[in-house]
Amino acid sequence: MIENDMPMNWDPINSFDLNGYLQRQSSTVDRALERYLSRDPAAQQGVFQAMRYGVFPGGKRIRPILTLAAGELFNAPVDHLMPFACAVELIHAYSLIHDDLPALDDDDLRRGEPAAHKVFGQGMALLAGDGLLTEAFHLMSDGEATRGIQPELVLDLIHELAQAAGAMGLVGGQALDLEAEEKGADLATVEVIHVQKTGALILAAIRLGARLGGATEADLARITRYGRYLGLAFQIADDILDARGDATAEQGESSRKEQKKRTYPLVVGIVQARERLAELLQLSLSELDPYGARAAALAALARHVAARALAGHA
Ligand code: GRG
Repeated sequence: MIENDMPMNWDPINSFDLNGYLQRQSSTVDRALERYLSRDPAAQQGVFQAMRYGVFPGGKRIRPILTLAAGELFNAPVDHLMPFACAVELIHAYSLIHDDLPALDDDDLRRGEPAAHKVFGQGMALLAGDGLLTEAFHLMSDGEATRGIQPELVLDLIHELAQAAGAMGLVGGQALDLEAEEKGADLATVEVIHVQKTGALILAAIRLGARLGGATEADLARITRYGRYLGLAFQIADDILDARGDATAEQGESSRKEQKKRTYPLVVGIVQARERLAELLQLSLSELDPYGARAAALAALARHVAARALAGHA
């Protein structure tokens, strides 16, 4: 549609077709994951089967879609974004396989299907997680996959994602979460756990996209604040849905350790948790104001993350 044909009250941000966007982007991500994971025809047996089970059929692909959306805001080419978007998703898939193991959350189901350790056994599930984590770094350091990107930038992005996935981020947050099951945790500690366990990977997904688009320091600072708010909002939304039973209803999950988890609604109550979520959503959206309609996808994704937890009963 050209500008002159648009109705006077057309609002590009609120008219954004998120469902269509999610469908298109997740199909593109799925195709790329399929391509990357079948590069070596010999690598389809044994542990690769368990790795594929953790990746396909996938979940919502929110993290790689955030990489693509942040990259598109700064005009990054899709073929530059895709190996990094997929690496983030491979790390996410590994974290879910490991998290479901009896030693951690002890979940029998993931996305409504038997968890990887239920199908392949604990040893193979452990190795599948290790394989996916390693594959993420194999992919990002593959000269063919990252052709056309400045080598210094590639190295820097690998470094950033390693930090987000490791003991300063995902792994560290999961360790704090484990400790909190025994020791308990106040609100500040719960926020730190959420920021590391869930927020760090989401923030890295977004920043990697923006950096591949050559975002300026000022833009990157803005996008980083957007990503921080959104990462925390993502986990609080999940906590609220869990507390209401919605998340388990959708995903079919039932964790034996869930009752011991220190969640946001458990510490401050569901009303205050919803207030904090609404505040984080507004904060994240306000960071996108200067970009107007060009950030419609990032704005719609933030609203989408919070929508179900903010809707309905308290
Ligand atoms: C095992 C090192 C290690 C870390 C695990 C992220 C994590 C730490 C565990 C996952 C368990 C969990 C409930 C984390 C909270 C974040 C979250 C809501 C994950 C689910 O993300 P979605 O909804 O999943 O994007 P899909 O299924 O769509 O991919």
